[in-house]
Amino acid sequence: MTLQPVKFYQTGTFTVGNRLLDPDQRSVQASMERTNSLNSGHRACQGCGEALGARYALDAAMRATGNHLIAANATGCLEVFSTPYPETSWQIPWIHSLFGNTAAVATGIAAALKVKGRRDVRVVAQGGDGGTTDIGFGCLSGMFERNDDVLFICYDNQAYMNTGVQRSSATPPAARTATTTALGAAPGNDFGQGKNLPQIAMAHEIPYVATATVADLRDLESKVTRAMGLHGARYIHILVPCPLGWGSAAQDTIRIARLAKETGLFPVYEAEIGEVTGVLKIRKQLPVEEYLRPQGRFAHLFGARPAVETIARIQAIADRNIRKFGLLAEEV
Ligand SMILES: Cc1ncc(C[n+]2csc(CCOP(=O)(O)OP(=O)(O)O)c2C)c(N)n1
Ligand code: SF4
Repeated sequence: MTLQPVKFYQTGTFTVGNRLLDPDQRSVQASMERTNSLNSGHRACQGCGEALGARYALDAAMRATGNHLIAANATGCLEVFSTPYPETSWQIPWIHSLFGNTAAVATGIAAALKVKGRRDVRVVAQGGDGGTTDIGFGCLSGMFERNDDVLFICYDNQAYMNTGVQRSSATPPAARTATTTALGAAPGNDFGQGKNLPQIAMAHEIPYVATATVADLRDLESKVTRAMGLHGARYIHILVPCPLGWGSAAQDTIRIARLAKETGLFPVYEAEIGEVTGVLKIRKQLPVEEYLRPQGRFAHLFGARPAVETIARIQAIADRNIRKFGLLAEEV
């Protein structure tokens, strides 16, 4: 009897594990040998994008380094939900820093490894957007400027979630937080404020900068793998929806992350030494309303009298990103 090989369709795109692909094409998570860096039993909310992003990022970093990795972690949700004393969900060498000094702690670890001649052991620092764009910014800029041999990963959920959803300098315009309430003439966070950390990182002309979302986990894995193949200061900024802070449904985390990318509000790209080297194209541009509507933090923009002008200003931000990064896929 002749055997006919089975041809599988739909093995790529949005599927996560890709066990149907050739072994060398499969994702880290499809491998039984994955580290499970952030293991089960932690106390993140249901649908937490940060927990998902951290697991994928660190498993990929572990594989890329042959499991020779140390992680420093800023105070924030990721640290709090993973290490309620005396327990831990981390299956890797992991150290908790202060809220603002993770980059400095990681730099110190990298320096100590260098003195010991341990070039095989690599270092990752990680934190939320508050620990990265606000209180940790000085240490991080110093780490970039000295080109320290550390990959810094920011899990951007666009506010201080661990302490009750206060605004950070990564909170988007119009978003409601505990400190930017949906009251008054211009409800929610102000327009024209905040920091764009990936662009600031690029301005330091470090070897590698990338953005990613938890909607494209294979893209995330490949960017972490790329970063760990380089030395010097590297930065990855991952958009991680937070159901609690964003007022979104737990099952919508991936969909909302994808909408952030497909509307153009969160451009997904990578850059080397200050120059963009690649972008994830948008298949079909969607209006920002589709991203905003499922999130309670933007509920004040809709209802009986939609805030048409505010929505138009947000649309203009998305359109500008699309132009600036050339995000639209060519029509065929
Ligand atoms: C010096 C200092 N100030 C304030 C705090 C309280 N604090 C702990 S975590 C946190 C917010 C963390 O926000 P972010 O970095 O965005 O991470 P997330 O919890 O959203 O993941 C704050 C304000 C602290 N631990 N140390
Ligand atoms: S508050 Fe947000 S970031 Fe924190 S554990 Fe819950 S979903 Fe995750």
